[in-house]
Formats: sequence, structure tokens, C-alpha cells
Amino acid sequence: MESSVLHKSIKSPQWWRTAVIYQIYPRSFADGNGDGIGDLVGTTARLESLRSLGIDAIWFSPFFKSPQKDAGYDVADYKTIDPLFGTNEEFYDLLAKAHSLGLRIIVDIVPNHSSDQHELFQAALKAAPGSPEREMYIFRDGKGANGELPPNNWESVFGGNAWTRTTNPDGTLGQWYLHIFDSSQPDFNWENPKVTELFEDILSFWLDKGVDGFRIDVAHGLVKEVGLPDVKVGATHVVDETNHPFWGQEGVHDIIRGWRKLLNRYDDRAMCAEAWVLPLSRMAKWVREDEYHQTFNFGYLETPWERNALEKVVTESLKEFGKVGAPSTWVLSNHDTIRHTSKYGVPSIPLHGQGIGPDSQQPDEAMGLRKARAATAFMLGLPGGAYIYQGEELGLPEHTTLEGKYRQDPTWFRTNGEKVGRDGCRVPLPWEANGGESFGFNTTGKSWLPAPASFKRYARDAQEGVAGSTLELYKRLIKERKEFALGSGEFRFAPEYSSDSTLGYINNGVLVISNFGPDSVNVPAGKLLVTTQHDLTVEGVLEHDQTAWIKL
Ligand code: TEU
Ligand code: CA
Repeated sequence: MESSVLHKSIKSPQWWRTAVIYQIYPRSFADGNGDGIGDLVGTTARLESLRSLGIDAIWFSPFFKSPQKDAGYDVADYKTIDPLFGTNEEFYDLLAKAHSLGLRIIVDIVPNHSSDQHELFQAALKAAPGSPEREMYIFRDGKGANGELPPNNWESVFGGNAWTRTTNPDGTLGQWYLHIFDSSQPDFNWENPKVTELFEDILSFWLDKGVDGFRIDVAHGLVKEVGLPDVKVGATHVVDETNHPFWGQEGVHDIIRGWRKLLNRYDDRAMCAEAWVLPLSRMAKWVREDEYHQTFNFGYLETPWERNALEKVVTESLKEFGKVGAPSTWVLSNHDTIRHTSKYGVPSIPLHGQGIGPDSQQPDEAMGLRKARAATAFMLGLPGGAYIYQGEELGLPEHTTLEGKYRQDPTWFRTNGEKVGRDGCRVPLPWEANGGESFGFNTTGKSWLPAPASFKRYARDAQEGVAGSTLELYKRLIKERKEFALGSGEFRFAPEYSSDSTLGYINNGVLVISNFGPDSVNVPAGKLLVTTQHDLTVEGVLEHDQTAWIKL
């Protein structure tokens, strides 16, 4: 092995080490019954078209019983599909069909908190302070003479205080409960073994039903520092090395090890952590041999389209994950962040959780799409697992002019509109350019969030089979990625093909080269496998903000 090799090839990878996993946001994927909200029947009917993308697996954002205060991340019953999306039977049918098409299914488990409508939280509210019922969650007396002040200074990720005061059954004011997210999402008390049991039971339930794994929500938040000390002023949401009382506490690792043991009892299941922790050396701790199989690489997601920054983050990722024997993952978009097409269309990336609204500077759509395509081509050539978010295969932009009256993200409400939140990346998918107001999302035209007019141009049927379309680009990238086994390939950067404005790497004999500079550059001869340029016949010259794959 050459010393510059950053990733050695793997002979027989476990599926998750190299998989391309497609995130379905159920309420916005496909609506079978026409009520304006995506559902399982609608999704099942679209599974073949998903398979034609070449993906290996699907991750479903939560579809469990929920009051939908945070789009399903507020779960009231972890074993039952919300009637909004369908029935358990419909999910088992979907699972069977997906498996018959060779697609694995990952479901989203939310262990940090439940909905306030969960029976356990309702029981806790009715029970007395200090009771076993209350011990399932995090209740505390308030500060001040009459307990009128919250127990500490913690703030909700969505804005405002992380504590809400309860009212006792007799009408007097009572204890406070902790919610790192919305007040409808009380945090579980992971110091309590009953909580451990609860989730082992939930995971076993879904494993027994045959799901291939889990995406674990807020994986870095479960354990809180003993004594619940104040957050030091200046601490941020994405955890750095400084100690934070509710992000990235060491105790989470014991929980993870317990789950890994459970998964190991089954064949070939995997779990992926949503752990917002940096630096990557710290994130890599989540994927040690006896912990998660994967973790989302948010360091990568937050890296701008810049030559040096990308070289640095890829090097660091492969080194740090490599040290613990885990694959890196790569991701550019998800349901919490601004779609990468729009992110690259503005001069500087808005802060995490900020969103882009009608009052913000509007993205340059063409520039954003061009860079996004180039960035995706750069990403899909890398070894490891890759996550793509529904709609990015269409080049969908964020809905950046969505009116306040449609917004549903708790961030919007809890910051009084100061942050527009995440609805802009959650607009239902356009399937048919002439499919009515909802562009084929359903047949009634109803849509829980209205699509911008531009979605007509991005509709799936307008791109299917059209050379150079973003959809065909994704298909080609995923196909060649498989063909050359890039997910498990031998990888190194290629300084001999790079310059100040270009960055090249070689993976299993395929040169992936991106041009970040303003001018066109010559690229080496070889078989052109794929290019993000609109005119696929242009060989030898790569324009600005384009990527090409060349078999040397
Ligand atoms: O997100 C956790 C999280 O910390 C963020 O990405 C957060 O959504 C963002 O900072 C808000 O601005 C997970 C889910 O992915 C998200 O959709 C849920 O809202 C959240 O947990 C609560 O369950
Ligand atoms: Ca529906």
C-alpha cells in the first residue's frame, strides 16, 4: 500500500459500509390517499422508481403515532404507525416489497424524548414528584422562593427555555420538566434502567419485524451531566471539545454498547447515529467496534464547496474513522438543513437551523445547482457510505419564499419567526410536471406545504431519460460507483492531477476531478465515465464548478 493511500479496499464489505442510503421524509414523498400528506401506500407505489436510482437502502424519517408537533419526531407510540401514514400492515407490505426489490429499510428511532402525549409522560404528569412515573422523564423543582424560575439556564434547540412548568392536578403550579427541543417533546431520563428496557423492547420489536436497521435521533443528547449544571455562556449546539452538560456526555457510550449487543444478535443489521459532535476525532468515538455502525458526517455536510476545505475534511474523516475501523459516511442534505442546491447559491452558508426565508438574500438558483451537482459527484466517488435526501436527485432547491402562514417547524414558532426554520427543505416532491398543483405528489393537488412554481421544471418525469438532467446524473453516478466498487475502493488524493483551483482523487483507478476555480481546465485523457457538465460530449476540458469521473 502506498503511504498516500487513505482508504484500503475492502474485499467483502458488510452492506452498510458502502451503501447509498436514500432518506424518505414520509409526509413529503408520495401521497396515496390525496389528503396532502405523504403516506405508505403512496410510497409503496413509487418504490420501483426509487430502485431505478440504484440505491441500496431507504431510511424513513419517523412515521410512528404522533401528534406531529415536530413532524413525527414527537412519538406517542413507538410500535404503531400513525394513521396519517397508514397501518402497521401497510408498513410490513412495504418492507416485503422493498426487500423483494433488493432495498433495505432503516427506521428512525427517537430515544432522547417522546411526545408529551406518550402514555408514560401523561402518567408522569398525574403522578407525584419523586414517583417512579416521574423518574421516566426529567422533572425538577424550580428555583426561586416559589419555584417560579426554571431549574437551570438550558435553552431549547428550537429557541426559548428548555424547561416548562407543570400544573398539578389540583390546579397549583408544580415541577418543571426538561425538553431540549419543543415543549411537546419531554426528555427521557436515561439514568433510569426502565428507559433502557423500554428502548431495548422497541428496537427488538422492529428488528423482529425485519427492518435492516435504525437511524438514531439526537444520539449525542441522551445523557445529561449529573446535577444538570448551567451551560457555560458561548457553548454551541454542535459540540466541540469543551464539556457541554447535555451534548456528547461520555455516558451515552454505555447505552450504545447495549444496543450494539442487541443488533449483533441479528444478521446484518446496522444503526447510524445522528450525533452532532465535532471535531471528527470525537465523532469517531461513536463508531468504535462495539458502538454504532455509522454516524452521519456532519463535518462534511457543513463544509462549503471549497477546494482546500474539502481536501481537509475528507482526509480527516478517512483518518479518524479509519482509526476505529469504521467507514466514513458522506452527506450533503437532510430534512434539518438547507438543501445543498440552495446553500451553494448564497455567498455564505446560513447558520445551522437558520433556514432561508422570503426576507433573506435569495439564492442564485443556477449557480447553486451547478455547484450542487459538482459536489454530489465529488461525494459519490468517495469510499464509505453515502446518504442522499429525497429530492436532491432532482436538483430541488429549498423553498425560500414560503409564507409564514404555511410554516410548521417549531423553530418558527419558538423564535417568533426570527428563524424561519426547516420547512423549506420539506416541501413535497414533484413527480409530474403536469400533475396539477402538487405536481403529481397526489391526484388532488393538496399539499401540506405548497410547492413553488419552479418545481415544475424539476419534476421527475421531466428529467427521466433526459441526458444531462440531475436525475440521470445521479443514476449514472450511482451506477459507476457500483461498477468500480468505489464504496470499498482504494483511495488517495492525486496531487499530480490537482492545482490551486482543482482537486483530484483516485479511487479504484477512477479519477474524480473537480474544478473550483473560475477558468476551464484541461483534464487528462481516459474514459470519461460521467461529468456534471450540461454538455456531456465536452471531453478534455472541465468548466468552473464541475466534476468529472475519468477511468484512467
Ligand atoms: O435533529 C436534532 C438536531 O439537533 C438538529 O439537527 C435540529 O433539528 C436543528 O438544529 C434544528 O434547528 C433531530 C431531527 O433530525 C429533527 O428533525 C428533530 O426536530 C429533532 O431531532 C428532535 O427530535
Ligand atoms: Ca396521505
